[in-house]
Amino acid sequence: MTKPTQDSSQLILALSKGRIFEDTLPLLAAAGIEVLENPETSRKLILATNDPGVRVLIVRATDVPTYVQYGAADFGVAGKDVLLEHGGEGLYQPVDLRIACCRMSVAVNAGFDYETAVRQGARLRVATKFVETAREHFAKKGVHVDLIKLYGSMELAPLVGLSDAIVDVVSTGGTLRANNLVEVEKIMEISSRLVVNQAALKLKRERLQPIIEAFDRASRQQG
Ligand code: PRT
Ligand code: MG
Repeated sequence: MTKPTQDSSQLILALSKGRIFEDTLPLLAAAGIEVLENPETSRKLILATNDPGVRVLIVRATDVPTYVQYGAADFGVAGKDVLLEHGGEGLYQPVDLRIACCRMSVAVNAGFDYETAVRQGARLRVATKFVETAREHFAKKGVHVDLIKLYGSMELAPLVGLSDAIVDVVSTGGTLRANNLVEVEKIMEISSRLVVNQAALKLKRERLQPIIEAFDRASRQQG
């Protein structure tokens, strides 16, 4: 199940476009690796680097743990939010890279009295992409919830009456404000982790270890 990519001299790194790709570039530079194409302008899904032994796969953020778990990529970068939903099975998580930082929060319509609803034991409808994290959070609080799974634009759900609350990641809070939503509870801090296929860690240790160490050093410096 966790077979690493075939050629033991080749490393494949799984990244998502956008903030994770951008924030990983300086860490790669610290390991002497430069990506030769820009995923925002290139349509290629496999990008070359200045090191013929390292290639980068561009996948959806939520798919990074899956590619690494099954060994289609040897290592990758994924948010803690994504890893908690995935479960982290078959993945070694050696380094908190301290990039793409945000928080997982509960938000509601500005007019909704969340505290009172919770105190009175109301059953809440909660829309989220993060059903596992939301389920665990509300179970710990002893709040009954009906979870509605969405795949994006969670902010819309309370505005149109789909849900009473959302659980989503927030960074500046600008999106919540623009939609007249307020953050009523912080569930946890989120950052991105390096994830490594467990078999690759053993079979390709010689190639992987220096990169893991360079990422670790560079992330401590910028953190
Ligand atoms: O976008 P796509 O559907 O392809 O996937 P994704 O949203 O999972 O990927 P991406 O690249 O947007 O996010 C990758 C990782 O970045 C996430 O898994 C988080 O760990 C992390 N991260 C950090 C964020 C944010 N900050 C963030 N702000 N992920 C998403 N957002 C969203 C937020 O939900 C809100 O809707 O960006 C919007 C703007 O946020 P504000 O608060 O700055 O307005
Ligand atoms: Mg996104």
